[in-house]
Amino acid sequence: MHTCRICTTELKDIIDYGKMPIANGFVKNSEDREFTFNLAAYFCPQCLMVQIGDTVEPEKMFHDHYQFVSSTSAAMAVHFEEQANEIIDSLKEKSDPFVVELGSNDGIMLKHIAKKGIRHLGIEPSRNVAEMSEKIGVHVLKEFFNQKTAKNILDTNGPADVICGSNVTCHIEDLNSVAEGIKILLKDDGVWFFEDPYIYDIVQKSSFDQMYDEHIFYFSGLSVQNLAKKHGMQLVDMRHQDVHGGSMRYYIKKGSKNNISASVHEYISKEKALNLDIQDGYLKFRDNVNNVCFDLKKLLTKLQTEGKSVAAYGATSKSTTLLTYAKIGHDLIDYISDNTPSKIGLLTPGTHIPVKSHDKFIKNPPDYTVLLAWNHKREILKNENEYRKNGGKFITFFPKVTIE
Ligand code: DWN
Repeated sequence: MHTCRICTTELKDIIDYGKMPIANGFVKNSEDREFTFNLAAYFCPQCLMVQIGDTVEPEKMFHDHYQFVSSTSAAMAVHFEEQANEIIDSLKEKSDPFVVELGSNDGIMLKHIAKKGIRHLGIEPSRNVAEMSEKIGVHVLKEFFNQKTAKNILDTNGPADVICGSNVTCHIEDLNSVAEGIKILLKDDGVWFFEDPYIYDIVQKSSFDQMYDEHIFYFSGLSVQNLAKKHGMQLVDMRHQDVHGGSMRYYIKKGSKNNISASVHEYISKEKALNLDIQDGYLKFRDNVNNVCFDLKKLLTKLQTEGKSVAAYGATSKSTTLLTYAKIGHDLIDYISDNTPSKIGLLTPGTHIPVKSHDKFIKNPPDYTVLLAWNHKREILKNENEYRKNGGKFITFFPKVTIE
């Protein structure tokens, strides 16, 4: 039995994916011993938070050789420059403002804040990516964020006007401690905002590969509203982001008398219409996930029988869930093209598909390419226009398996 990390209520089942390796646990050799854990998603009937059951110790996932580097996508670089500009605009009237970003990775967002000479601090426990950001002028604390860290930052720097985090809040198991830490560090009129994959998009698209060890929570307006209230704060705004397959940016303020934007009511109504406030809303999702896996494996097996060459694009963390759950390995996918230097030459966790450089993809294009980095589809299809013009085909799979 699992209980909710936010409110301790007994959780209800959504889907059990079985044994999974660490999503970013790329290995050198197929004989390497791999850590596995049971990946399953649950719903809390009380505070409505979707979350996984068993989790992996953070030190096993975020360390000095963390494999995900934010700046591998040009589109994400633009997205984070826009986010930085939004923050800079919001601080115009403040004297000597202070911005804190949780999970600042390689400094993709904070470098713009740093360039403006605004006081800032990134909190990034993965040393390798934190050091990349230091090289471009970003101040970083290489630690995990919690109440203790919040007190230390407050003592050294004073309170923060903005505390933010993109694709990181859903990674932190003790979210109650994070919320309390935010309350310690945030000015009374400050804003805490975070963005993460939106459960509404995940359910609508059946994009179950968003579920893996690093992603412990899958937020909705419904659940974030309850989380904020529990900690004496309020969800005041929600802004949908067209990144990572559909993300939501949640804005939270201290107190209970803030103006609430109309978008909060609108998104919450949409969530209720999709039954995201009851377990039933997630049961059809489970069937859809199984259909996608069945259809994708069937298509790849057919292509193999026909003698077609098949590779994949983007050795994403997400694809560990897809490939493992659908049992798609090196027998069906020859290699995965990826532009992250440190991933090249390694094998995917569990399924052991070799990760190769983009050069190989260009020099020796496969007949079919499974678009594992489907969340970067617009950018990748634009960059790979030649491949498609020359007859190459991409396979996408959410909400259903499609050749395009
Ligand atoms: O929250 C998280 C998200 C934001 O990033 C983390 N938990 C970890 C990571 O998840 P991911 O690995 O699933 O993220 P991406 O951004 O979908 O990964 C894209 C992969 O594809 C990277 O390895 C880079 C690669 N890529 C490429 O080879 N060519 C990406 C693009 C855009 C390209 O053109």
